[in-house]
Amino acid sequence: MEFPEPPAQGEPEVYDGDEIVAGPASGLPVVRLFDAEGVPLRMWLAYEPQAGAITNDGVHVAVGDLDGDGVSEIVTAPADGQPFVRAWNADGTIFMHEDNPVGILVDFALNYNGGARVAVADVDFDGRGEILTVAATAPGPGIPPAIKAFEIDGTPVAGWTDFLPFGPGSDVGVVITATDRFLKH
Ligand SMILES: [Ca+2]
Ligand SMILES: [Ca+2]
Ligand SMILES: [Ca+2]
Repeated sequence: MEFPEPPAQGEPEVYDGDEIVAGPASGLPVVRLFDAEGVPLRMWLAYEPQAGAITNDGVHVAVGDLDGDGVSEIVTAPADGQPFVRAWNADGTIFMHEDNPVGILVDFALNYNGGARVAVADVDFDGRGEILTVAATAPGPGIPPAIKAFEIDGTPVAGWTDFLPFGPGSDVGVVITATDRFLKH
């Protein structure tokens, strides 16, 4: 399968129509972007496959508008390994916030190394999407998985309370998705 080269940094590109983002559940953490007919548009490596002792195996993806400009960004988390969340423009360049690349190392549990799932929704109704994340595998013995919400600068969302979707007795990984369009405000 042939993928076009990503454009040079500083040449953001907006595609017409709907796009689909895919990441593999294991293996090289490559993000693939397709148009609605399955034609490949872009692909890029979201994480170094192996950085020292850290294995970034597979990649989970989510889509949403992080800065409220009407254009979606792509959020990634390793499917396994250190839960380091990143954000990307649709052209595969890293999404910047105030000249800093978005990068959030989520503290699910001490030395947690089991990957994360991500979603994007405007949970505080400020017109910009927040990053929701949860542990992809059991956070630790007796540690239930909590859904956490972050602003793109990595700070917890004001007013957000981490919650346990499967209660305090659960210690499994969780899959999430999100929208802020179920209800009209
Ligand atoms: Ca945006
Ligand atoms: Ca928001
Ligand atoms: Ca916000």
